[in-house]
Amino acid sequence: MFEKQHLTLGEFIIANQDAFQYTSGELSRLLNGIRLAAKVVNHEVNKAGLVDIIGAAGDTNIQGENQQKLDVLANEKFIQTLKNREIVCGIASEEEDDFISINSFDENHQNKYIVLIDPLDGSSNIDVNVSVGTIFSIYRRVTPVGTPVTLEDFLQPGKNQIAAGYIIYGTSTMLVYTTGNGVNGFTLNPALGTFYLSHPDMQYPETGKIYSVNEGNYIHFPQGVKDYIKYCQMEEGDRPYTSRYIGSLVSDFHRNMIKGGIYMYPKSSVAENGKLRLLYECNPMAFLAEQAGGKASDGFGPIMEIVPQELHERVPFFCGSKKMVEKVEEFIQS
Ligand code: P6P
Repeated sequence: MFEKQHLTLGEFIIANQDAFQYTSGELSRLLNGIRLAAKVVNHEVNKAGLVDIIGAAGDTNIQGENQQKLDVLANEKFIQTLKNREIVCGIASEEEDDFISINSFDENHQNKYIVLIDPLDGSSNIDVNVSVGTIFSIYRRVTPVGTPVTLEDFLQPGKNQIAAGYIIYGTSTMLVYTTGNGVNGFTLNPALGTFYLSHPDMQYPETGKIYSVNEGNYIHFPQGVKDYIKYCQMEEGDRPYTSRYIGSLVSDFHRNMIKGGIYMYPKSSVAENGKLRLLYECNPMAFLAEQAGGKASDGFGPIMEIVPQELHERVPFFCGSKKMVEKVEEFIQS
């Protein structure tokens, strides 16, 4: 058996594909596709300051947000890589108004997986050299194999996910993912272009002392959220907690999973369902959180139980150490 600390991502996927409840080879090829795209995007993100690739591409996406050129590039790279692997029958992306159907009219392609991605989350941080990330979520299609995918394939509750993960382009580049058997983190050795298992079996500490929220929106929050933030700031027991908010979900989530903490993007009087998207931000992070012993809620119930109504729908999001999420739910529901 390989020494754990020297296991590469490729070796890990092969060693664990039997534990995966669905067919083996296809998911491995799918994860390898994501691995390749991650390396390409990492290369571009790391040189962003050096070439005339940063700055808005001039367009705006369905969210009405300025598209940074790297958003566009990351989106194209992940879609192209996944298409070329001929395993995926459909892709949805934050940067695409509608889902993309792949090889659906060719009955020779018995592709059964669909992928939903946020190709470059936190992209407004690119120009100021702050970490950004890619988030992905994988399902089996629910409509007959060999027919064109439909919206129904994409509007599945998060509990149906078969895999999910993120790449964080930070001080080092990491790929963190789950296939339902725990969460494992791999760090890229840029000299070799190889991901090594650096964080086996990642676990959210049951509680923590870090809360992550944009306090600039405080006056717009529901009263229960305001009360919880004040609770975090009170001098009592293990409190006051520390406030840490990077403005990049992947980075805040990753730090909180290692150190313990809670990330919150509540609804508010200016954003009635919050800002984060259910399908390609909240569900994959919720799958990871729960697989790591944490919790993810919309304030009233599990994120992964929500049945989506549309591709780009937003939900309030509270995610992290189990006891901290349960505490904010208490405040919201009281
Ligand atoms: P705000 C980035 O746009 C993002 O989707 C998350 O990565 C991040 O946590 C959040 O939005 C930041 O939003 O409104 O606090 O700037």
